[in-house]
Amino acid sequence: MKIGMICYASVGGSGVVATELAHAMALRGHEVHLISSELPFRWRPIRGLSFERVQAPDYPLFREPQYLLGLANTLVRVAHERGLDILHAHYAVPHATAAYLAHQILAASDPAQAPRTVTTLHGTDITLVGSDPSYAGVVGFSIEESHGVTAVSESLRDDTVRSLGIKRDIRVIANFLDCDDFRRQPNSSIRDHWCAGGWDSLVVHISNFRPVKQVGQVLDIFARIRQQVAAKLVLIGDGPDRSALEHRAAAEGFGESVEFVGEQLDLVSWLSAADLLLLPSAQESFGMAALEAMACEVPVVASRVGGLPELVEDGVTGFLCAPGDVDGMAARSVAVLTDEALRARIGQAACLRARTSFCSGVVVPRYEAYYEEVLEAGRRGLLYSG
Ligand code: GMT
Repeated sequence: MKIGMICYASVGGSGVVATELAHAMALRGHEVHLISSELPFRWRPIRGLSFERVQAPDYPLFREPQYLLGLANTLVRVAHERGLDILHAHYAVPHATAAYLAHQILAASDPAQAPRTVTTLHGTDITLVGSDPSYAGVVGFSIEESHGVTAVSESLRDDTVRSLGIKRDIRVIANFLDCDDFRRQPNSSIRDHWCAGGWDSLVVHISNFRPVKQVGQVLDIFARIRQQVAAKLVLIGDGPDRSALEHRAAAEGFGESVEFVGEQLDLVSWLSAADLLLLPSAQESFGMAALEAMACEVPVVASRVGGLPELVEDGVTGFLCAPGDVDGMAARSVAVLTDEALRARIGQAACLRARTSFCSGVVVPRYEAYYEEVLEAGRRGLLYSG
């Protein structure tokens, strides 16, 4: 198959999943063109995978960004030049709309040659942005008109039906990771470096520091943890809330027990040195950071929201508390950090869960089969209409 994979390049779960899927599809022998405004941060070159930059020139006439037009135009060009079979839009806003436009433009001259469109819903494209009344009509239409639609969790599929009134079938295909890469590889240099101040435990948080991640609650939980455990907190990632939180951590006297280390490429080394991951998000349609931690045997303490219960079984493969329950999350964290047997049991069960259901070898064939289904439905449609 020839596939155009459309995603945001900025650090975020949808870009990670799209890049990993593009990579995995190329490894399986498909021709894949990753289409984005910049090289996505998880990009690695591989045979069969190419990068196409979205051309959206900056004219002084416009004060408004013209990303949708530039993207649709790029999709038409790439689909035409490469003879794409599938345009796969990751994150509905505005990628599903751009794919719809590109399909319409290409089908106007040759319906048989126009690629079929697939949209993968990731989370905030529905729960925060897409269902906002200023976007909902166009987003809902673009989802209904996609030839195939997937959601990364059952919870997100239900949210999409509820908030946008979507009637069409939405296939749930969970997120995945490369289980050969994401496995615990004990890293004494990172651990020794970060625990050098006499800390017994290493707690981590990984996110893009947006309000929905509630990173302030990570500090609230950690303040309670450190009353009982000599723990260090490392916050990995970057985003709009980071600088205010750094000021807050300094003002509240966390001192060297809390460090912000920004974006990190080598998450496996960090996770391999960690004892616990905190994820107190207000909403999380899937929770890639939780899956990455689980694959590295790191117990997760998270909020019971969105798709997290589909990933984390409370008390078995991690712990879930009501969103905002910082006392509950702190109590579970202290239990994990002070009871080595519990930590090992949860970490191993989490790893088994990740390896059984969320490795690329399990999930990627489901996308491949779905592409085939969508292409077959298109062939049948052309046959009947012709
Ligand atoms: O909202 C974000 O944190 C970014 C967003 C994205 O698309 O990059 O993340 C969403 O998609 C991820 C990949 O499918 C999921 O793992 C995240 O749970 C989801 N975020 C939220 O629902 C808040």
